[in-house]
Amino acid sequence: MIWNKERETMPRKALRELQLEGLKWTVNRVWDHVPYYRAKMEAIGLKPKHIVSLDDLSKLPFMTKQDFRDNYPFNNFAVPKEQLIRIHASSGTTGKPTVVGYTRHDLDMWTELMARIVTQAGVTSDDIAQNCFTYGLFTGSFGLHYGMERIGAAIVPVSGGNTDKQLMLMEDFGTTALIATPFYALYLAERAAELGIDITKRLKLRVGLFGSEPWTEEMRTQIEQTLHLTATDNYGMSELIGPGVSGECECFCGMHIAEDHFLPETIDTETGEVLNVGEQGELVFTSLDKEALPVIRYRTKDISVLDDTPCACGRTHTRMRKISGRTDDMLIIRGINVFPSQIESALLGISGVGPYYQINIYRKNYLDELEVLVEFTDETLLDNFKKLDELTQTARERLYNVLGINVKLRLVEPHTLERTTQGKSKKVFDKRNDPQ
Ligand code: DLL
Repeated sequence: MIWNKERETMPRKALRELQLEGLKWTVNRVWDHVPYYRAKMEAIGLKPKHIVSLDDLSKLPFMTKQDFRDNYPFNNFAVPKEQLIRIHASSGTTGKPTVVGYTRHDLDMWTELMARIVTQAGVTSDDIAQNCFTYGLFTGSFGLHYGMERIGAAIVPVSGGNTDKQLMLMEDFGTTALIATPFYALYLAERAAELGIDITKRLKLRVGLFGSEPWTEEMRTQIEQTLHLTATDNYGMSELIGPGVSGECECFCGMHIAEDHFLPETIDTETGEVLNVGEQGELVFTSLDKEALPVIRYRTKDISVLDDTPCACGRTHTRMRKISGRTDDMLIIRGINVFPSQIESALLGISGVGPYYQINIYRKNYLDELEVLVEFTDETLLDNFKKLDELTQTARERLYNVLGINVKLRLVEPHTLERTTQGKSKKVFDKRNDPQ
C-alpha cells in the first residue's frame, strides 16, 4: 500500500518543480535567519538570487556536523525559540550532542514521512507494533511512534532494554511488528531461544522495521530466519529529521528517499565533487520545507549509491542502496581500506560462526593489526580442538579473500561477546592510540 499516492508517485517533472521551489525557499530562509550559513555564502559571493535551477545546488557550501557543534545549541535554528515545540539531540559519544529542533509544521511533516515508511514496510492499522528504541533525546523512538499512530497501528512504547519483559509482552500482546536496531532484533531471538520460547508457535511477529545502524544483507537473512518475520530497512539521521529520510518498499530494491522533502546527492568524499546517479559516494541531503532547522547540503558521512530507475511499486522517488559504511568507519590497515560491513558479510557467510563479532585494531611495532573476535555457534566444539582449528582456518581464509589482508582471527565461546540492549551497537574498538 502507498500512504500518500499523490506525493509518492508524483511524476518526476512535477517533483523537480516542487524541489526547486523548496530549494529556493530554504536558501532564502537560511540567508535571512541563519547567520553562520549566510556568512559561508557571502564568503564565496553567492546570493539566494543565484539559485535558479536544481543544477545550482552544487554552488551552495556544505554543512557538516561541525557546524552543529559550532552553533550549539540553537544558533543554527531559523525560528525564534517560541516557535519550537520539540527538541531532540543525537547521541554524541563525546562532548556536546548535536541539537535539532522542530516547529509544529516540522513535526507534522515528520509524522507523515514516518507514516509512509511504516506503510511501505507493510504495516497496517491491524498491527500491534512494539517499539524497542529507547525513548529520550534519540529521534528513532518518537519518529516511529508517531508514524505508527498516524496510520492507526497500536504502538507499544516499551523502550529499550528489559529483554525478558519485551519477550513476555510480545507474546501476551500478540505483537506483529517489531521496531528495533537490527542487532537488538537478533538478540531478542537469541534470548527467546535461551528462555525456551518457540518463536514460530508463541510469537506472532510478521514484520520488522530496523535501522539506525549499518547492517548487511547477511544480517537480514539471519534476522529473518531466527525471528520469522520480514526484515525491512529504514534510514535517517537527526540532523535532517530523524528516521523518515528513506525506507524499503515491498520490492526490496533500495530505500525510497522522501524526495519531495529532501534533495539527495552523492559526492566524492575527498574532492566534494558531485557524482552521477549510480556511482558510490557520500550521501548529502538538503531539506526543502523544514522551518526550524533548514539543512543545506549536509554531509552525512554515510556511503551509498543512488538509483533512479523505475521501481515496480509505482513510487517515483529515487532509491538509495543499503548503507555500506561511513567515511569515518573506514579502517585503513597497512594501506588497505577495510569496512566493518565487509567483515560482517564475510563472517556471516561461514556456517558455524557469528553473528556476534568484535573488531579490534592495535598498533604493534608501528604496524597496524586487525583482530576479529567471532563467536562459534556450536558449544560442543569446545571439546573438539581439531574442528575448532579447522573453523578458525576457514574463517581466516575467508577474511583474507574478502579483505586482502591477514587478520588475527579468534573464535570465542558462544555468549561471550557483549550484547547491546539499548542504543546502537559498538563493534569496532580502535586501540591504536592506547598506551602499549
Ligand atoms: O539513527 C535515525 C534513525 C532512527 C534511523 C531509527 C532509522 C531508524 P542518528 O542517531 O542521528 O539518527 O544517527 C544517524 O545512523 O548517519 C547512519 O550512519 C546511521 N543509520 C541510520 N539508519 C541507518 C540504516 C538515527 N538504516 C546515523 N542503515 C546515520 C545504516 C544507518 N546506517
